[in-house]
Amino acid sequence: MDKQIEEMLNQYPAKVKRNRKNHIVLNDTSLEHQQIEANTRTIPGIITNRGCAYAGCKGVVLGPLKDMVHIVHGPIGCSYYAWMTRRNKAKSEDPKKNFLNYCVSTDMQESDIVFGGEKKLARMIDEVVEIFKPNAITVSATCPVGLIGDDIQSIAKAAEDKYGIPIMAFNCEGYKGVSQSAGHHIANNGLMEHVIGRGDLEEAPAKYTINMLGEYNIGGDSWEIERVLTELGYHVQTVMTGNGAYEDLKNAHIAQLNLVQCHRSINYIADMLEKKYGTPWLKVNFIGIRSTIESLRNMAMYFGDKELIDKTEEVIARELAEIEPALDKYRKYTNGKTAFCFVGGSRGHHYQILYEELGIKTLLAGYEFAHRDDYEGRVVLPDIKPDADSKNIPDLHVEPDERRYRVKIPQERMAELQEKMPLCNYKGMRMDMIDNTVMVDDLNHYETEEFIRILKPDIFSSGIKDKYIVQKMGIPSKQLHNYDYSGPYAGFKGAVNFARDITMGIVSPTWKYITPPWKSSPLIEGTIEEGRS
Ligand code: CFM
Ligand code: HCA
Repeated sequence: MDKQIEEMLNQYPAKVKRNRKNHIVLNDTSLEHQQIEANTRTIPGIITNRGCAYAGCKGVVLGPLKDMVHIVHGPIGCSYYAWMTRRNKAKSEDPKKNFLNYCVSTDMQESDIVFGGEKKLARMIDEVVEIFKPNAITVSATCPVGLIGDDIQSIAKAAEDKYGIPIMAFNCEGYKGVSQSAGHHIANNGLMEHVIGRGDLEEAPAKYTINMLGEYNIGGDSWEIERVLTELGYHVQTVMTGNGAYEDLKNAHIAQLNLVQCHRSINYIADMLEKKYGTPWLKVNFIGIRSTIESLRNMAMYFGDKELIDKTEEVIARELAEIEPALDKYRKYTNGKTAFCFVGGSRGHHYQILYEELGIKTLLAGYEFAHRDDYEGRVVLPDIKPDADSKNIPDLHVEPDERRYRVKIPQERMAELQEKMPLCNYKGMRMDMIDNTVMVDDLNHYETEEFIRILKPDIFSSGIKDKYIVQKMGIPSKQLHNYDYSGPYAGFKGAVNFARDITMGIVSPTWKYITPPWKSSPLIEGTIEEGRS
């Protein structure tokens, strides 16, 4: 495998090869530690799957908040592929307070670029308040806004004073970072500064009050998770941000525990909540049955209540009995197969566990925009050197809240629990990967094609940008971003949906009618010599 990777890299000009080789790791569990390069700039000209800071801020973190109107200040092109394609579902008790079906953009024109777009934005906020009467408004800037210097912060502040509802501006211009990841950070800072803690609840409304962070309700995932949590007696104060609402989020400070599903997109808020209110966070994973069970057990152990622990076991046993027959049926088709699992910043890890439960071995996994800690675990945090790009988004300074900070569990018990569960910790993707499998950061289209040729997986899972290229190679492809209009895939019942969909992909006769290119014609061979074209 080493040799094949080397040959693949040899096709690159020397400078590109030097760069890319640090983003590819052949897993070797006999080594205590293997380093990967991540969260650095993509080489210009390479076809990456990455998106921009605006996508991470508005599209990912802010967008799912349903009772707020999210204004995009920028040309309409920035909104075309952002209108519901992520499939973050939402239901609202008050149908007038769910604005997710709308795509609200200032539709900047050339004249706005030349003369400035501030007045247009102010007018748009007036219109939004008049038409929708939302609980709050966000304004997200796309690239040209920063380039021409529109002062969206002042416009938002003036509108907030005028209307008396929170109106927040996010300078998440696409170029603010090397990927979506910068946008997550910007959104986390803004929500912490302007929303969380703004509510007036002082006490947790239930015995086990939690927030679920980094869960976006794609295809209804968080509804399936909440179904079980609610039965167990947990009160979910807010989900950040799937099916989330300003009205719930503003009281997030009252939770006794924060669950972190997607570490990448929300670790900033998790850390800040710990500092400001003393609320610990627990890394959970509700994708895959084993991980769901482990997460539920850890939660029960954290609260340490016998009744909750017993009830957790009871529900686990009942759910398992319900899904096992269906899973066994699908396992007949999936067992022994192999997968490719490349997603954004957390699913590359989470889905490997679900694949494994179906008897599918993940040969390659990776992330578009994760940081080293998502691969190697948070132990490497002190070693990550900030660079010019990461310094672009400063950490928000938070202090313990004098009135609301509460020690949730004594230090000694905290240390004891940390031995047993990922409390305020994440061990990263590498710990769940086996020898001779590949971990790739910011995989590009050339490498995708090459790795497909080398590994010949039975199932490919990634996103819309590479789905069809791979299907044309005769390999079924499952989008793990929007779930190809299916889902939920989380929790117990979600695992059955996933098993069904993967089985459908595998057993479909379609693939027999496609001849992959390496079977009919030789692939391009030779090397590129620098200085010659
Ligand atoms: Fe977290 Fe996500 Fe993901 Fe992500 Fe995304 Fe997404 Fe994703 Mo697409 S927040 S990192 S920025 S789990 S939108 S719901 S599927 S790339 S792996
Ligand atoms: C984004 C959103 C995205 C894109 C998915 C894809 C999503 O990164 O802006 O490329 O298929 O999940 O919708 O990650």
